[in-house]
Amino acid sequence: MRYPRVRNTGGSHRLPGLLLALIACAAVGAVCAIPATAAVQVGTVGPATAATPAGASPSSHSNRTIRNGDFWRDTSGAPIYSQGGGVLKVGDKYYWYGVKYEEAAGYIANRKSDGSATRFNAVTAYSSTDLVNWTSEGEVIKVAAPGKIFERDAWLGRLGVVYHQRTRKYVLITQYGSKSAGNGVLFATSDTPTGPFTYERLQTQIANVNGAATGDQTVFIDDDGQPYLIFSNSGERRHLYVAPLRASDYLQVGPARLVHQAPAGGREGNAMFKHNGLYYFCSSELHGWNASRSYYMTSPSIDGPYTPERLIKGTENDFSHVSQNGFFIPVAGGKGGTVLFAGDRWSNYAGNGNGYNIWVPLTFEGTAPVFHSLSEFSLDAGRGTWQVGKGNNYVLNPGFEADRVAQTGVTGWVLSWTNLKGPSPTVNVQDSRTGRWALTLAHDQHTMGSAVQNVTLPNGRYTLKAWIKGSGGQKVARLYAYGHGGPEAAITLEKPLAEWTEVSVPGVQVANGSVQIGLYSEGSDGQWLKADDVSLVAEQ
Ligand SMILES: [Ca+2]
Repeated sequence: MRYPRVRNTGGSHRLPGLLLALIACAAVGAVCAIPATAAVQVGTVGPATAATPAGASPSSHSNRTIRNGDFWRDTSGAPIYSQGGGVLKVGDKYYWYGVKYEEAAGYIANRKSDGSATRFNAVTAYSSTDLVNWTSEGEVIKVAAPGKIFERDAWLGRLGVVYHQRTRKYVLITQYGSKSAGNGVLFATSDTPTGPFTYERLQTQIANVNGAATGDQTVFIDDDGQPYLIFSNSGERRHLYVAPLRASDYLQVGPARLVHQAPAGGREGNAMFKHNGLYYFCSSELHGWNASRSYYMTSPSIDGPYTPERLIKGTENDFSHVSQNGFFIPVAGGKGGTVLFAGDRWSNYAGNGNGYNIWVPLTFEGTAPVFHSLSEFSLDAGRGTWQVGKGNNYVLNPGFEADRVAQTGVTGWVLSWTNLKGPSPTVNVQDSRTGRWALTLAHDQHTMGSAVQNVTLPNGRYTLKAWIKGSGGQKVARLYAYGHGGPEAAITLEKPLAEWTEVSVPGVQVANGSVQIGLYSEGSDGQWLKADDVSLVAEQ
């Protein structure tokens, strides 16, 4: 039989068997227009020439798999604390610098976030030859007593390190702001890439810039070795700039060039990479600590003029895998066509799930970058190639964390209701298994609701799972997979589930390269079905 198309914001999916019949549907829609709040944080850091980071499990040098959505560990098994950082390649080695915030260890321990404070603890360094396995090189800047530089209550972040040939100094450039020192760009130097880095100066004004200090910033190193600061202005962050570091010692940001003025909505997470002769200036939206879509504009000259700003394709369906544009690493110099997107997930402040570092490969369609939102992939840093991991979860926004506020639709999913008497209900709630949010299909009077996602994936056998809570008592409640070239697979969920319970639909045999997964609930006033951490993973 043919199933009717459902009208709603998400468009072209079909509904499964049973349910369909009645659904003529009140469209609910979609995707969050998240108001741009003003942002507490400051930018991200840009990498140096090449290179990047990666998460991964401890030791085992044969491990080439980067796993997003978990807290990465170094080769000793200790958690990696590196946020708002960047990577510098020295010889064959990548050095990854970032910030350890006091709240980061606390969040791993108890998964409770407090966005009200950002306490600086240390700048960390890690080294790697494969961008996957990272060895701790220790803390290269440690927090000092109050009233001194590197204060505990200062903002320190969005940093990068560059090497100056003539002075033979490694120069660390970061945002710094405190009551005693003011706000600006701070410079610290070291004789080695592994520190310690010593304070040099704080630059409180950059020539040609609208306002003092910077919005989010990173460091980018051009092919000729010249480093640049890539940033927006502080405050409304609508002005985007490129500024060279002073050639004689890299200890000053030179006069800036305005390369873009956003008509509305500021930009953060400003970072640059170069690919096939084009400079890519990339940014996030102004979502504070939360995730957002990512944008790019290109120019054959670093000073511009740049193209209009465009969306980085693939970042819109789960807000850059629930992260913020951080910095980039052209792997193997970009020879394999791969650039790593190194995003920050500020979960210690946003409470939006597990993991601080979200790294995914970018490829290119012509000159347009494409974001591959993978929870797992293997990387060959020597060749610059990658493959989807065997354990990859093909569901986008599986933990419902992309939307930072209550919504009647959630990013990446299509919500549909039938028989609504009132306005569309809110479908994300702060009663989560992990992170802050979960999905809910809650009934007011007698209604039918569904949340579906159409997934494109290789043919094969998959298991669909989700964590579920429910009032029970619905006429129909189910988690299902449908439209994959085989029989519909589903599990019924009409019994009460007071605690989060994992349910599983194994043996989803995909034969046509796609599947629709979803939750459906037909129930009456006061009945509800919640889901969190949905996964669709190939059976091994
Ligand atoms: Ca969640």
